[in-house]
Amino acid sequence: MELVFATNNAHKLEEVQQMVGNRFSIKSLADISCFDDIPETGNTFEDNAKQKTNYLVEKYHVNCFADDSGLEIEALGGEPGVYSARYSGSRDMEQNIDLVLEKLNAETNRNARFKTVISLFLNNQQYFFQGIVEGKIIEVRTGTKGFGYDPVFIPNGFDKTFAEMTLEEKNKISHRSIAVGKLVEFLNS
Ligand code: ITT
Repeated sequence: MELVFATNNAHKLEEVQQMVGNRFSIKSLADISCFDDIPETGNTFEDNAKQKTNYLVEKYHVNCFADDSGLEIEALGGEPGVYSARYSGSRDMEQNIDLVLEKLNAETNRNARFKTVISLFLNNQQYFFQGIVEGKIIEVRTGTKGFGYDPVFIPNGFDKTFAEMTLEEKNKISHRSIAVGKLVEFLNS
C-alpha cells in the first residue's frame, strides 16, 4: 500500500519509515512533487494534522497521513503545545529551547509530555491516532541525537534524554511510535 506522509521534517520521515518497515511504501512530499508550505493554523494537534491531510487530498487526491506533535509543559499551562516549532517566534530550536528553560527557571514542577496526533485519510475516510510520552524537562541540554526538544526531555522511567538515545531506543517509547503503532495496527487490520 502506498501512503504519502505529509511532513517537511526529514527526522520524522526517517523515524516513521524505520517504524513501519517495508510493509508499506511511505512516500514523501517531494516524491509527489509537493513543495508547498502546507498551512498549520489550528488550535489543536488534531486540527493541524487534519488540515495537512485535507490539503493533500484536495490538491493531489492521494491516501495520506500527517502528524502534528509537540511538547506540553505542565507548569506552563500546556505550552508550547501547537506552537512548539516556533515558540520563540523563530524556527530556531536553540532559541525555542532557551525560551522554555528561561520560563522554567526556578520552577520545581518540570513535568512535561510529548504528544502526537496522526490524521489518516484513507479511501475517503478520516481517522485519528494519538500517542503520548510523559517525562521531565531538565535544566541543561544533554545529548546530540534526535531533534527539537529532545536534548532537554527525559522520559519517565529513564535516566537519559531522548537526545542521548539511539533512534531505535527512542522509537521504542516515543509519542510518535505509539501513534504510528496504532496507525500500523489499523492498516494491518
Ligand atoms: P511538519 O509539520 O512538516 O511535519 P514540524 O517540524 O513543523 O514538521 P510539528 O509541527 O508536528 O512538526 O512539530 C512541532 C515541533 O514539536 C517540532 O518542530 C519539534 O520542535 C517538536 N517535536 C515534535 N516531535 C518531537 C520529538 O520527537 N522530539 C523533539 N521535539 C519534537
